Amino acid sequence: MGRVEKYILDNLAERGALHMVLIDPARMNGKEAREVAKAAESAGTAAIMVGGSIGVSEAMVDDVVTEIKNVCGLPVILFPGTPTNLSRYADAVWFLSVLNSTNPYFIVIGQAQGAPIVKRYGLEPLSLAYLVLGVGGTVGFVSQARLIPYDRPEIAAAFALAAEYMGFRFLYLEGGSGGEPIPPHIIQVVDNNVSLPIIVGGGIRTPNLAGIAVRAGADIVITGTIVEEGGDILSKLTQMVRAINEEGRRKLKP
Ligand code: 1GP
Repeated sequence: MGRVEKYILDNLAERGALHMVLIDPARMNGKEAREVAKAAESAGTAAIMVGGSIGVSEAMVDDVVTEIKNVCGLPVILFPGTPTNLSRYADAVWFLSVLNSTNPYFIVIGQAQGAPIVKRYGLEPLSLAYLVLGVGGTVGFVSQARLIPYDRPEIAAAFALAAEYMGFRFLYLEGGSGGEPIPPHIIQVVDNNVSLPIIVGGGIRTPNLAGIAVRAGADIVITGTIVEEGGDILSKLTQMVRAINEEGRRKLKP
């Protein structure tokens, strides 16, 4: 098992649930990302993810990752929309397959294009099954996902189980950035069916929504938009992490 995967799993075992910040280089430059990363580390965020669906070049990812690395000791995990979003300066990459895409490019072809780059850059690949649900947002549109409807939790559970049987190590339930959060009953049904760590993101704007996701079964909660909106990022992230830790501790109780 790689260093970052071990770090995530050890932290999960200790804290019950984790928070990660997502920085989209199309929306934030290196200097802005640096401030977010500093705040995230002080707030108790577990890792920084960097990536986006549209308008992200390798140079932009390099800029953001190097600025973060200058000030922050947390692992930086790439979250690539395409193989051109890889940076040699990151620690790891969510090596993701959009399992409910209708286009093989997003299931395995892009991954084949990127795999030799991951190897050359020495990035730790974190095998991730990625499912896009509900409205799906930009990522659902770009990756041509056949969106899983919220009134069909059994479809989400079936895809999640298939992901587990196929050997993926993590599962991401994506509701689409800036949209509405995935309803808890979906997370619950998925959690009842698989033992993979479940990552949930999209539309989680408040500590309360983060707590609801963890209570339903999320192991890792991702927030992107709230840090893009500025304001008192340290305070926003501190409250977010507190809510996630609180629910996480409850999960650890026998
Ligand atoms: C997008 O799930 C993430 O992939 C984050 O969504 O920007 O809505 O926090 P938000």
